[in-house]
Amino acid sequence: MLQDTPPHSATERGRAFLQGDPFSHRDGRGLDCSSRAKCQQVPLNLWNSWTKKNQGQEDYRNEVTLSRLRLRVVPPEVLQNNGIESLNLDRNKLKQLPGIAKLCNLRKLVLSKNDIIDFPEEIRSLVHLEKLELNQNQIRVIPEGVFSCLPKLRHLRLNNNRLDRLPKDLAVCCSSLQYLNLSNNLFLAIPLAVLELKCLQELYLYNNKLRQLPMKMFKELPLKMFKVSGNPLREPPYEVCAGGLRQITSYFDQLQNSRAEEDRRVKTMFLGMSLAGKSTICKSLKQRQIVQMSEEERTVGIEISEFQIQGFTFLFWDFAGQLEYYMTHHMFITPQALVILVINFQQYQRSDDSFKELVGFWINNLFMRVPNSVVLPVGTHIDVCCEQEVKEKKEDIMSKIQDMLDERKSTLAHLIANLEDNEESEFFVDQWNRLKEMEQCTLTVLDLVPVNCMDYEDIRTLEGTILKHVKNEAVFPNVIQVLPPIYKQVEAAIVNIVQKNEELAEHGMMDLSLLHRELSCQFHLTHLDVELLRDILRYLHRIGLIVWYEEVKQLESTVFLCPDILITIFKTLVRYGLTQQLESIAVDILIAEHATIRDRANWVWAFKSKAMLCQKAMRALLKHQLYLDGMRDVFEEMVGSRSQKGKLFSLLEHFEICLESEEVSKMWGGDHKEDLHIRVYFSPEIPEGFFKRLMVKACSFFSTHWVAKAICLLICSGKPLLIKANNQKGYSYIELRCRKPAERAGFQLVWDFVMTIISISNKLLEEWPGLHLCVKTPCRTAGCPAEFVWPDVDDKSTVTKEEIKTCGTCAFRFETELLLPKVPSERSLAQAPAQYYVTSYGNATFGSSTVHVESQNILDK
Ligand SMILES: Nc1nc2c(ncn2[C@@H]2O[C@H](COP(=O)(O)OP(=O)(O)OP(=O)(O)O)[C@@H](O)[C@H]2O)c(=O)[nH]1
Ligand SMILES: [Mg+2]
Ligand SMILES: [Zn+2]
Repeated sequence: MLQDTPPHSATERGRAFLQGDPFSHRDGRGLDCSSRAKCQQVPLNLWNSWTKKNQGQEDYRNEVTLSRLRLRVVPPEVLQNNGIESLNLDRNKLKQLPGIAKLCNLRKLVLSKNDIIDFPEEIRSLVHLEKLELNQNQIRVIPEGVFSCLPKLRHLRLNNNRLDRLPKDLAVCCSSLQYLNLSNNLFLAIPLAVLELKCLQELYLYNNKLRQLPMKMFKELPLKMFKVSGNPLREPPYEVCAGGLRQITSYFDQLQNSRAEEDRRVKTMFLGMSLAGKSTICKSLKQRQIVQMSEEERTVGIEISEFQIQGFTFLFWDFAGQLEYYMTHHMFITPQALVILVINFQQYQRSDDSFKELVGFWINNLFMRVPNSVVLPVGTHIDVCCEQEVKEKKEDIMSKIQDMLDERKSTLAHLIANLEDNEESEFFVDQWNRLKEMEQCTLTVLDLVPVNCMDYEDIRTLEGTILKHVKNEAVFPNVIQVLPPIYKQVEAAIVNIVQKNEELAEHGMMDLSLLHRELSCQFHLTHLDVELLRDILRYLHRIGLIVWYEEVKQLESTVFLCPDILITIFKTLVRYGLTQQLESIAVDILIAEHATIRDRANWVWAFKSKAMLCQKAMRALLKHQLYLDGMRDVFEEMVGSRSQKGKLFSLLEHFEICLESEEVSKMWGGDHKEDLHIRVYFSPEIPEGFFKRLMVKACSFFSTHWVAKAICLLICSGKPLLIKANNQKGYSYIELRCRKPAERAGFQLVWDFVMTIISISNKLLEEWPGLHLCVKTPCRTAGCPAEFVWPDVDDKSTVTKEEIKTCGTCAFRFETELLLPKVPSERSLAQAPAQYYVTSYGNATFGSSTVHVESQNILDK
């Protein structure tokens, strides 16, 4: 039976540590000398055994892999073997590659994740090179005259460097180069040489500084894959590019036939606590006079409206400030917008708590979700504050925001430095890169404007300030969007339909084909092609004017011309006091739904203990509420008949809305000391909605679940896994706990389970680009504060090969599988067949301890 290694009273490691081990680190982390010694010897003794002949998919005659070995030079044994065709040196510490020219038969060279600053010019001698990977280095310039020597180059990775241009002679590879990755560099424009690459099929340009894409690229190159998000694009606008290659091509087709029009549009999101004055500002700006809002008029969900001034179109998204709506916010807070953060000065106190509640909370959420946004803080209710007070509160808020920005910067710098200092930094390159990318992002916080919303002069001043900022190109590089005229014509026609059509005004839903017919009746649009209409609808969906979930099967033919309806529907389910709502469903509604009072009691029980609502219960609940709200007519369409799920269910699934119960079952039975126990740390904090979405996704893999506010219990093959969120300032983590398996064979299941949850978190992370996650396992010695940081988890490698891990602080030794996703080696004798699961979320392969979870909705296909 497996046990934690008993403490060694005076192992050499322990003594060395106590006496001040010269290798131990300033932060108290120790170092396992044995593993270090082992690593340094590896390349010299063992590289031969890693030389594979006639292996691998690509069939290289002689293939050498020397990854993660901290090499500072290429071993001479390697350079002497000029028969090598494929050399992989990724994750080392190489700066230069003297002598590489000798390997003149190389066809594939991988130098990813090293410390290369100067482009290794000897590469020009490798004339047979087909694949070259130099990603994740620090290269600034590639000299002329290298690529012209590489006429066979098919595949070139240069992402995550500091390039802003490419040498002209790259064009020499025009009849060979098929794959080019330039993401995460500093390109301001597409290099001309790229336009000559007549065989280019895949081009990646994420996170550069591009403003414009040349039409020629889409007309002349045989591109099959093209990625460009994270650029301040105006032509075509980001919302068009998000539609993928097909939509970009269609956009340029339209532009060719007609003169481009410049559109100045700003999505403006009003955020802040309830009763701050968001709606008052919104309405007063629009109606050009003070609009008094009564307390009963508190915003429900989101209200969307349009405001035009001086050639700019503002799309106002007025969010409800009440807590129960926060969990839907992440769906609607989108990048490239102006955020107006409204703070009630009457309510604001100059204390940390007040700041956190009224300002800090929002700033943090913006940081995580849309880290490049522009935020304009507005202080309201100043008519009930004295002048001095307004001045002090403004200064206080601005300086506390500045502190937050500084703190974030220094946290990032600290995390980066920690990884760089790590003795095994080559295992952390991906984490390092993500942090570096996050370092590039900054929230722009403009100077706070104090306003008395009861005085139109102040609203005018605010209007002037907003206009001044949106006209500033440095702040809003992509306010201007270049669009073919047809885009504007369709938009105007849709606005027209909404205004004219009495029936529509109720719920604003329209069938796609009906919409097409109605539009075709309009002047200018008689020849509107359905495909083009779909492209334009996609664009209008992305800018937030309409809602069209074409990727949801049930909804692909429904266009929501007034997006507010969705919010109204959501609010019937996403709300406080759902239990009371269930309990109060009227008997006649129950009867109409073929349910009994006893069923209602069962629904309440299932909901309280398991956070589950059956479809019947949901129907009754919605009927109850929609009838109360006088929206009978929407019911059938949204909820469907008793035999067929309506649109609502598809929406709930799509948005991963999770209902929360009020009690957690006692199933777990308390934490045990020997539990396997992992923490996923969040910096700056766990975003609103993250935990719930994690639950929803996790529950699609593991069916039985008990969910409460920040805790959830999953069961897989009878074994429980506890997930608990802790969101303290500066100490936010999600904890995963499983019982320690009784037998060695049991580790497979447990680690697969944990890895699934971690993969899902990583997948979700993509939606919060300003959020950092770090996985750690606390040391198993009681009282020892040390934690083992997980290295990068990628598809190809298991987390570690080591059998034993030594704690740098208490010096105790543990079998690796107690700490990291490693399965004891006996397993290879009787390897369990991998299981493959397909769920509503995606696919997961279990059984190898490297779980790969993939989302099923990939828009850009
Ligand atoms: N005296 C004074 N009252 C204000 C001011 N701004 C807003 N109010 C009042 O505060 C109340 C709430 O304003 P709203 O604009 O509805 O607040 P909100 O931020 O939209 O609130 P939610 O919709 O619940 O998120 C209304 O009664 C407004 O008249 C102000 O500057 N001075
Ligand atoms: Mg409001
Ligand atoms: Zn320890």
